[in-house]
Amino acid sequence: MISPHDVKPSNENFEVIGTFNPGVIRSGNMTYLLVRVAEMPKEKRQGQIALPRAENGKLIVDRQKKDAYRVLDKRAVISKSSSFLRLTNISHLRLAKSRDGINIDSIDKNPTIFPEEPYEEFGIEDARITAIGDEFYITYVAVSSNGIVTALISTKDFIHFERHGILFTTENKDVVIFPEKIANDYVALHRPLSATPFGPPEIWMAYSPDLIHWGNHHCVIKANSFSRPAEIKDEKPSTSLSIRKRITNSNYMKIGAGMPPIKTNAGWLEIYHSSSKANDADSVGVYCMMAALFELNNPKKLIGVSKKPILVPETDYETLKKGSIYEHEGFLPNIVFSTGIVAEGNELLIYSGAADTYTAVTKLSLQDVLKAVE
Ligand code: MAN
Repeated sequence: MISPHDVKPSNENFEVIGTFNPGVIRSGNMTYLLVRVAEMPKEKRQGQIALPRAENGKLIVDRQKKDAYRVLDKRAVISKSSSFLRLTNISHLRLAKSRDGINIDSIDKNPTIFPEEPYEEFGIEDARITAIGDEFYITYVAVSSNGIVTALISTKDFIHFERHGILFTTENKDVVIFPEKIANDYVALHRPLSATPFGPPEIWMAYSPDLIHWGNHHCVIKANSFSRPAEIKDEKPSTSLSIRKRITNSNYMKIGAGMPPIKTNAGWLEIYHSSSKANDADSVGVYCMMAALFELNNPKKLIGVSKKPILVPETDYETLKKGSIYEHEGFLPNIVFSTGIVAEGNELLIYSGAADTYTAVTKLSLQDVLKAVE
């Protein structure tokens, strides 16, 4: 649907390297996509590294000695002296509109939502949109030297936006809000990450009277329980395996909610991501999508999850297949990261980031997805 060359950079000294992970909502006869636009400083200088940040709504580039940093992956570097991370790129949100939900009719020429607050210094990322009443609520990731948090913005018209501050403090990502109150409370899924890893990152649920104050936390989807078939537990996964094999052979490293749950007769349907690494050299790993169902009236009760992924990276724009036009343009291979959904009858349109580079859409049948959940 959208590639980096479809979008103008916010500043002439930067280039757009990614247009991905869109928050999506269908309202009236229009599909609104708030796309994450990742930008990188254009000018490269010998022996230096260019690290972007935003201050008072303006982009600034910190040029540092290259050998003072170690590369974590394409997205981030680590300072050798402080051990703290910096991102190699900075993101903002850009509005795209589509009447049929598949073809883009327009994309804002300038940033729609740009980092302004100190807690957004290293960028704003990965919007998820929920409509409640006549208001659209946008949860998004804000990154700064204070860490990774999730904040809230609301709008009625995608022209005027109101910031409501931070909902979940560091580190918390993948926050999605249910589209209605359940037993008098708003409900959200969130994904805290513990600095002291007693277990893998998992999906939690929280409740709120006002969308701002969240409590009554429960861990609702465990990462380990459904991941690795016991019989291959001791096999050493290798990067030479096909993606499908890697997905079934390796531990799921991280899971997190994809998009706001949708109401079905069988329960609340949530499509969430899980990532797996073949080995330690495999820096980012493979991201695919799973499905889960929660009870309608008591959503902290998990009905089931899909045993296998319902969406894996397999198109050329997701795998960045060698020889394809995506090979050199794409940022990171083997990522499908779905962040939006539009349901109409049995048809689901799933909106995803592909390879941390593109915005893509996939049509799935609701029945097939429900069947996959055990
Ligand atoms: C991870 C990835 C990046 C993102 C940072 C900060 O490294 O998800 O895409 O920019 O976290 O959120």
